[in-house]
Amino acid sequence: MFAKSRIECPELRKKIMSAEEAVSFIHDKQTVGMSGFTGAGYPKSIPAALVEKAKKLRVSNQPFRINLWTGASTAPELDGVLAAIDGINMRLPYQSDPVCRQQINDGLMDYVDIHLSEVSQNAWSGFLGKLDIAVIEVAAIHADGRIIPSSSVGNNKTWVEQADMVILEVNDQQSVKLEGMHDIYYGTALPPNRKPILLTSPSDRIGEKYLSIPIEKIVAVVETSAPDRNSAFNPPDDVSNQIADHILDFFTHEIKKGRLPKGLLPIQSGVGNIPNAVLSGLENGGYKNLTAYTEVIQDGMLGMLKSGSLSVVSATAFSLSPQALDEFNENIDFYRDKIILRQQDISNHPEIARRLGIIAMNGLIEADIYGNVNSTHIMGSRIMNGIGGSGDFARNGYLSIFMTPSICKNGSISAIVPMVSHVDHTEHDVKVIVTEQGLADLRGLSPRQRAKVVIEKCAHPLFKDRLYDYFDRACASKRGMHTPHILNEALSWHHNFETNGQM
Ligand code: 0RQ
Repeated sequence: MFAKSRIECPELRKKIMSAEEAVSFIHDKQTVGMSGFTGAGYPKSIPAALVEKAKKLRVSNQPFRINLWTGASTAPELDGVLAAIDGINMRLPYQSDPVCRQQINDGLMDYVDIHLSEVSQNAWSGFLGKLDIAVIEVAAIHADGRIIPSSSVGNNKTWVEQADMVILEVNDQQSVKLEGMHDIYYGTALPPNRKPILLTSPSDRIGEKYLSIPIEKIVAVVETSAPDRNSAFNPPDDVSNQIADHILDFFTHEIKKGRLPKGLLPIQSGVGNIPNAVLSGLENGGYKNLTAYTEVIQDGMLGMLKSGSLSVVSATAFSLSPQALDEFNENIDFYRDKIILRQQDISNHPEIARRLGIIAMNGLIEADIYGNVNSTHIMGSRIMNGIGGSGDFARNGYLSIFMTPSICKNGSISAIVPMVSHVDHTEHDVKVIVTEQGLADLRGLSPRQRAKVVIEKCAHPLFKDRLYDYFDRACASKRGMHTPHILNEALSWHHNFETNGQM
């Protein structure tokens, strides 16, 4: 009964099999492109079946490790379980799984951290090598083979086009009412054949509702029944609320100055407690009919759509807590015309980010006094997650705002340092830095002017005097007055932490 309702295509019904059977198509050393963007739309049964396959092979000393490409981070049931058996040779383009992270930082897994908008171009251009097989979760398949994507689009279009073979997982826990919410754009090309992408507002639809896959490429269809997995957010704490308040005051100021329209510009928001606090601040701040052109639809955005503070959200995936997912599924008819899910090369496209004038709001690990931002590395060498889409939006948006608590680990680490230990977003891309202490607007400032503003507005009192001292001595050294540094001291704060546990 179940299979009939979700897989209506007679030819594909003939290919229904178990996950254990389907993994016979996946071999050691192959490159597998899987669906999944945050904990949404990732395959629910093939990764576990791959783990079992690997374990069996290893009993007879046969190796089994794959290269794993996805949309972004996924869930413990995907890269987490594969990493736990040392089953991933190379991973891209973004991850946030603790086991995966450990493997990467232990040097056991290669990790290629790529701007999310650029993954498909890299795959199409052949820079990443050959993609052997795609494993894609979908919501349903129509009789004529049209495929309703599930809760994320990510790189699925590219994976199914590039791979030799495709395995589909049809998950009956994905609402069939997702039908019509996707917008799969078939107009991309490699240079010199590119055409302008005619998307001028977040609500524009420029593509198809369905994912096209040549039927002969599909070698297996597996039925699954498991929910997406995203963890619930903690309610915003005082620090998150203070950061949100600074950003909201800044928006009010910019509107007064005539540098932002009353309805702001399309917002992009990273995931987490601080972005959620900003979203609820916007909702409570009387804003109406805002728009979002972002990567993921998080809990706060559903509430904003309901209250009318947001009129439309364009993204590539949902990233909803279990409660928000239930609410979404119950009220999906209300959300239908307010949400558009696109592939990630369009949701994060530089041309569109620049045209729409996106307000990009993302987290950071550390920023230096001159405005360079590290969002990916702990103490210069250990990866946290990856750059994700933050660079796509920060470089190309209208305003790039980076936010963080000013200290972490009980005050042993300052988020504002003399020199960042790794750079993801350069001083040229970072417009605003915000901590609970205040907001530094760096636009139009020279490096030395920026340093004063960053220290004054953003640094924690525990570290402020030492930052001023470093800056003053760097200036006094007269080595170079454009971006004054004391080279043998610039990274000493990190060195102190590594050796004494205190910056
Ligand atoms: O560690 O978990 O052990 O306590 O880093 O820090 O403060 O909880 O912040 O979860 O918002 O993550 C930049 C990583 C911030 C994230 C980053 C430690 C800290 C804690 C996490 P614990 P917080 P968040 C759209 C946009 C890149 C991708 C991106 C990120 C842990 O925002 O991955 O923007 N950004 N994508 O204690 C040592 C420091 C530290 C530090 C924090 N200076 N030194 N440890 N931590 N600062 C989404 C997508 O692209 C899908």
